[in-house]
Amino acid sequence: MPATLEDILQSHRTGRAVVMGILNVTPDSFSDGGAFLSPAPAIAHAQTMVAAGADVIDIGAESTRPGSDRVTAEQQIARLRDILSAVAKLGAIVSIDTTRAAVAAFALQAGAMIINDISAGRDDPGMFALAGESRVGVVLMHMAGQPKTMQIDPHYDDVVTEVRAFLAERLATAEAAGLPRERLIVDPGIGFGKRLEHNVALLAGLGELVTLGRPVLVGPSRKRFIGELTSAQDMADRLPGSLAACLAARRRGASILRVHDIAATVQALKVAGAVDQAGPN
Ligand code: HH2
Repeated sequence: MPATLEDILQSHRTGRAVVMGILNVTPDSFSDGGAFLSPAPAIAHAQTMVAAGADVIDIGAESTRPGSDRVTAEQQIARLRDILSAVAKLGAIVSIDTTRAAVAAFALQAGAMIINDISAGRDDPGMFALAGESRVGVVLMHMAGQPKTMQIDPHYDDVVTEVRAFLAERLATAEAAGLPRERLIVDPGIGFGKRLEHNVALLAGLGELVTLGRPVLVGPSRKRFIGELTSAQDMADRLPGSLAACLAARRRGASILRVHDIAATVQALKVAGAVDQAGPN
């Protein structure tokens, strides 16, 4: 059974692993750009992900890969129009990956129940107000700078402490704007203004983010740091590294995994979960 929104928002307490499948309705996403721009393949791909065990389908209409250009709210809505409501009928929770309140409002009308805002409410002053009026979940992600320039010489003195402090501040700001803490999810933003050593340190230090008391989401799937650690330059070759990153994150307390490869991730989580449950660490 796919998780309900309540299951997802309680996943840090119950220990449930939530799998979020990625659906990029974009021409230029780093791994699957162009593959799902038109409705039929996009809906079919969402169906396949739900059948493989995805609890959530995270739909994005703007690529945020390093160096990407912005996409207006109107363009995002045009890309989503014939896809989102069909995906919302598949039985999984729909999450909208956008930083624009107008796009989120359109998606909520069409059945989305989570707003995945990689700017954590900093891009659009209307985002927290909209989320506060609706009974939705909201992902607050850490990003240093903007996608266009974020990989130009990122620097931290202590990446885990700084990302934790950022997320604590965004949780407080969201709450002050009327969003109950119980509806918030935090994410260290793997690959968003981070070098290899920052990404690895953040995965290793996820326990620090767990102490914020909210579910932790991570999205390592097929990202560049896997290619930097291994010889997997081609995205299609990064599944083993993606699974290893998910299991390492899970062991450290992440409860929501944002991934491209659902069947493989569900299988890996089931096996690792059975072993973890059966014996002491
Ligand atoms: N990563 C990407 C996009 N959205 N949202 C959250 N919460 N966490 C992430 O790590 C995250 C995210 C980038 O990956 P992808 O969607 O595959 O690519 P693109 O941004 O090029 O569409």
